Amino acid sequence: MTSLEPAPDETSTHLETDVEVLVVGAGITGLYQLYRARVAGFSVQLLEAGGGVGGTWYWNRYPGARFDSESYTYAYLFSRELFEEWEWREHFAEQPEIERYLNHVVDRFDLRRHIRFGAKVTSAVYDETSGKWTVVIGDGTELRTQFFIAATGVLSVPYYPEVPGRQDFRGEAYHTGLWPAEPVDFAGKRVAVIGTGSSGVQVVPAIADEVASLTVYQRTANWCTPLNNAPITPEEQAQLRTDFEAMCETLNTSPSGFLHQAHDRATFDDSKEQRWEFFEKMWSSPGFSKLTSNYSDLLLDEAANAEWCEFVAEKIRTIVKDPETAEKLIPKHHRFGEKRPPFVTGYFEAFNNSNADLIDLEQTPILRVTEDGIETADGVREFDIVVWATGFDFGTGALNRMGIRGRDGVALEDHWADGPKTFLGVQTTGFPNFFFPGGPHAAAGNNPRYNGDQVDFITDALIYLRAHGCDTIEVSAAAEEKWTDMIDRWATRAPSFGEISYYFGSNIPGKPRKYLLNSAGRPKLFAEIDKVLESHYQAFRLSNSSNPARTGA
Ligand code: N01
Repeated sequence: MTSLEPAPDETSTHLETDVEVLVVGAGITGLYQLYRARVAGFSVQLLEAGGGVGGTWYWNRYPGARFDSESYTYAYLFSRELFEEWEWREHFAEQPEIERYLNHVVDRFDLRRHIRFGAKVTSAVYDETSGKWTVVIGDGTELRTQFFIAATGVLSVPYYPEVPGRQDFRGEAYHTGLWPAEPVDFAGKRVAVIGTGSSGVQVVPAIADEVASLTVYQRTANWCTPLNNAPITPEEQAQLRTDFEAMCETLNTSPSGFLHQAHDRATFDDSKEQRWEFFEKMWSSPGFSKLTSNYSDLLLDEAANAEWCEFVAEKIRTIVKDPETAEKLIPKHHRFGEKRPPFVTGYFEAFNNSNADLIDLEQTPILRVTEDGIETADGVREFDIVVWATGFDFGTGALNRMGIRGRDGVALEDHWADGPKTFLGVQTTGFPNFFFPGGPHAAAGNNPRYNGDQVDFITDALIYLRAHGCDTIEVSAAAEEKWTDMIDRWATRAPSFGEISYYFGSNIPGKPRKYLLNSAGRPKLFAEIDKVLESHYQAFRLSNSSNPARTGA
């Protein structure tokens, strides 16, 4: 049990055991799903394994954890009043503020009375006769629901690599994705950080100045660029309020769910001098704009991508004083965007501290964890604290571990043995009335926007069913196959990109190499949703479990 799991006496309230809509997960997507289902008049219950709301923003409370999408673009947009009454302090909010915001939302909309904390789902079984799901939680309690909606997220199962001796370490050890509630005291400690993905590169500068020594174990250097965070000034707060409607319009229609505008020029439309001038602008621009507002061919043309990478490499060499460390920090084997790029504040600068060291695991791999530290080919280094920033079983991790059983008792993890098969990233064939917004084949961009689209689609479908005397909805095998094939085809369309990212499950030994997001992007989701609505849900079979004659709408 981690200290983020609630004490038993906190878990005993708020449980309706027979509902129309049961949501799993009190993250941004699950809370929005709960809100929408309740407003639509369904009886609702939300189950959450942790002791509070926030989902990913509850478990990932490591030092330095913060948004890298603009706070106001990541927040809920369904209520103008909510938007106006919550003033984000920074353009990219830190985890404590995010958690406070989500708690505010839950109380503001009176959602807490529908949430049971400390309720980890251990099985969910579809009953063909009643058309309902039976869901069991950790303490053995059984719930029944018509619609089972798992908003369990794509980054919710922390991954520890199989390093010999990991359990032998006698100091403190933490995973960024399972961070304890009590603050960890880093002052004067010898600290190892393993992993240099978005989490590791946020931890490093956050603790660099207080530790006695900081040793970063890097297997793959990452294309980190500045987040360019800043406090939101009173004038900007006022402007945000004024621009609310225009902002919603942009976010609700943008291909990636960001405010950043696409650039209309390709890399080699400009001279080298113009390019470098533009790249300087990109370097100083906020967060994801380096990806979304860069030259239009950045992800499509190898030579174009190499130009930007050369610019970033020069920046790294300028920031990092030790040339050998700088070279190690420059990625050599992948292009910008081929892995999810982190956006950082002070990451490269941290290596200028005399107490900071970078271990390149390509040269000296970790051999084992010992009782006192970490052993590589160079010998053993001793530590007081080891931080595992080693990522997640992305996309399917949570859903495949929940004991989900569809028609004929088929296990979801068997149905997805070769990778996830979905339609719109919301349903899979053979699992009627089961939805998973924000799961596999979901967002490629600003998550809450895309996941919100899915929640809206699901809720509208449930309303439609109710209005047409149906209580069961199941996507057709043909629709699922077509959507999944399209995802797989689009995933490899950038000619220079390999299947090296966790987006393909490649960080987990033995996991099928299948693309886990929506590779075709949000416009494709919009287009497909329009088709479904125009055709009155033709891609699905709608029926009534107590009146089989009543099929379709
Ligand atoms: O995880 P990761 P993360 N020995 O999988 C390394 C979101 N997020 O938690 O690249 C040594 O990206 C691994 O090395 P390699 C965001 O979507 C957002 O950092 O596989 N190292 C890599 O360096 C992000 O993409 C924010 O060679 C090992 C690291 O561990 C996602 O969460 C902040 C290893 C894992 O990186 C996941 O990020 C944080 C081994 N055996 C996270 N195994 C925001 O800013 C793995 N590694 C909003």
